[in-house]
Amino acid sequence: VQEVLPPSLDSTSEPPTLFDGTTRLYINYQCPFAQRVWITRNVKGLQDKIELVPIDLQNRPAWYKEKVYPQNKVPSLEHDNKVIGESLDLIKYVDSNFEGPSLLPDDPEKQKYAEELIAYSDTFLKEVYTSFKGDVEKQAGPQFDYLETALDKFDDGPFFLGQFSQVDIAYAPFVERFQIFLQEVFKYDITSGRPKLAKWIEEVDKLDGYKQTKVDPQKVVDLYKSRFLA
Ligand code: GSH
Repeated sequence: VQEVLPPSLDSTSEPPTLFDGTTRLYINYQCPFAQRVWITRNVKGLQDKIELVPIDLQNRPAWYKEKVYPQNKVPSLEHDNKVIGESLDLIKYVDSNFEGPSLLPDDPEKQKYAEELIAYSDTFLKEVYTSFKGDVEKQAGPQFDYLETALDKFDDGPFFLGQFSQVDIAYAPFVERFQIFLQEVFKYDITSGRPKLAKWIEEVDKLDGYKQTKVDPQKVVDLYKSRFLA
């Protein structure tokens, strides 16, 4: 069954009853960082354990910064009488502190590679965002080549570490947006000449826990145009 997604809370909304024992994941439906943690929650089957609280970032409720998360960003997670943030930390936190399938393989070599790939994701997204104002082929191209090479490393499944893991989650929201925007605006197909990346996107797309988190393509195009090309 498809989860019914709650409406976004804006400046007119009341805050939830904080620290009442409910675990809450504060997100925004368009935010790729929040999407990472949302996917983690879904693929671990935690829909009943972690409540989604979507925030309207354009018309933000004052209580979010004042009472929930002083950094005033999404995602954040309210759990065990504390609120923590930072999407990469939260992927790990949710994976290790909640039930559901582990999102890291047991193999230490793969775990080590996972750390390297997850750490690289910041560089990856910064380089691609920067390319929108420069030479896409020259600047973003090598970033997608990096993914293609990484996907070839173990060659025992469509995902970075064979099985679906934290690494796929770190990259999926950004690859989703970059594919849309680069195709639409620059006519640049990120999968062309990159069969592993093409297959990876196809396989990630099949996951129910991911499907529902996908962003409206038109919103990506509009947002990125106004942010990077205006
Ligand atoms: N490094 C943070 C993470 O990985 O969680 C970035 C989170 C972030 O930048 N979120 C954006 C946000 O909340 C939305 S996509 N922006 C609001 C603001 O900066 O005021």
